[in-house]
Amino acid sequence: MNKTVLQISPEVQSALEEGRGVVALESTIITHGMPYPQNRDTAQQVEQAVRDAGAVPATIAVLDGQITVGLSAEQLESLSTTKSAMKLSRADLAMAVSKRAMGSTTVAATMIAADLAGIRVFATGGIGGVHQGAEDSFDISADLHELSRTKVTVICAGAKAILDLPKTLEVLETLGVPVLTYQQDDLPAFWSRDSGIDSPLRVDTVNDIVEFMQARDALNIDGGVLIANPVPATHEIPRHEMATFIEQAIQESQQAGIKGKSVTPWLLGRIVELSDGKSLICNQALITNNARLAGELACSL
Ligand code: PSU
Ligand code: MN
Repeated sequence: MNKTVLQISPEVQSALEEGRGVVALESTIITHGMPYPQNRDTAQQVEQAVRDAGAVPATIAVLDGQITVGLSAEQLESLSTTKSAMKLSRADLAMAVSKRAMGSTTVAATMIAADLAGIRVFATGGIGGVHQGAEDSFDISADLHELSRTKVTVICAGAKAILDLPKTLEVLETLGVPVLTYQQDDLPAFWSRDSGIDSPLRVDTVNDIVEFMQARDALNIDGGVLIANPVPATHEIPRHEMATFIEQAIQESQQAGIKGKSVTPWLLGRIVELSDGKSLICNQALITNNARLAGELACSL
């Protein structure tokens, strides 16, 4: 690895050297997932939640072609306000590096960077997955393949509920990605605690997760682990309430011809409008909740 491409902040570097807990955080939610200033405020809250749990946050983005692990307050602010950041996944991460561009990392690209830096725990809001209508569009997020090959444990609130959740779960199973739901049997659905689908696996404590990861190490099984952590009950929006917004947003996106990388940001933005801002507040709460659990896990490892 050419070390000049990877820029690890001094705080994250010393935490890694001392074997303290470090949690990777993504940046596409900052540039493409939320409006300003909620994106910046959420990024700060999420970092604070990691610290409150006793770990060190490492928000990851590409700045001037450098994969930057651990952002300063100024770097976070400029990422929050820019309109020109590339949304990076496995396929285009190297283009941002070679062109010395600015880019935010999705779940897939953040996993790659976390792995390069030696970070094993990563918190996000919701992973990408199989889109509704994928049988025609073939739109399946690269997050799923990344989970199957890169050894990082990703804590999310489930796959984003704009997706086809049963198909997403099937692809994860085919790829051999374990899905462990935290403290309940039902798979969470991002803004909602329940999806109506049984989770393949369940864990009840942080120690359960640690032991599962250790067992995978002992078996020499490659790839990531997905932890689904339900949104706190105080902030959830019930599934039936979200269903109308999701359906309307998807219909409008198809009429507007939204395709490719724009689909997820477009839908999330439209759902914030349709829900009168409620989905945004919920999204902030669930990612902060995931950061807390990730912080606890990183400290226990
Ligand atoms: N979680 C959120 N909001 C987001 C994302 C996750 O609460 O915007 C981002 C992640 O970076 C994820 C991406 O990888 O959405 C999925 O994009 P796509 O469906 O285009 O693969
Ligand atoms: Mn896609």
